[in-house]
Amino acid sequence: MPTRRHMLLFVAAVPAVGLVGCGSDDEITAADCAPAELNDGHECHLCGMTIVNHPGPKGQACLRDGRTLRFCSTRDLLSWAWQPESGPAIAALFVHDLSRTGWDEPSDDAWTGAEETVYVVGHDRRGAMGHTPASFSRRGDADGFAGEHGGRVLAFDELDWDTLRDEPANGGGHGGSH
Ligand code: CU1
Ligand code: ZN
Repeated sequence: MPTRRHMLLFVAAVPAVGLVGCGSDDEITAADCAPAELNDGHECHLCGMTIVNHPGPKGQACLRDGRTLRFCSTRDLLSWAWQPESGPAIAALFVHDLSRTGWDEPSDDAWTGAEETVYVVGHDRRGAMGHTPASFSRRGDADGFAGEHGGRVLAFDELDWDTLRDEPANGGGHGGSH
């Protein structure tokens, strides 16, 4: 008899397989997706942390099978989204819009589409998992954040594994002394 753990793994594997062949019309598309509620009962799909207990912009994924996955940080959202098996399952990705809400306790009514958003990476603020791309719907706000906290402004398509790391990717900012 399968253990509970095996059952969960089996259930998780079904949607990706089902997508390949049938393209059934109850599949969700980006137009059907809207940001879902985030409350103190939600744990990060990737790391298991209680999401709202931590500062910084969070993420969520609307899947083609109708499920929503929530993440403690833009970092964990992207780390999950870039797994090869995640791509085909994704209908839409959302991140907190720091043009409309603050870093310490991002508001549940300030989400924006992850792909239309600009990101500051290599800055000095820390989210749930350390460094996490700071997401802004307005480019001017991203520039202002980078001016205050360091880092550089990138489009969604310019983000990669290197830009998720803590240290500035370009090695800039040396020579300061405190
Ligand atoms: Cu975490
Ligand atoms: Zn996480």
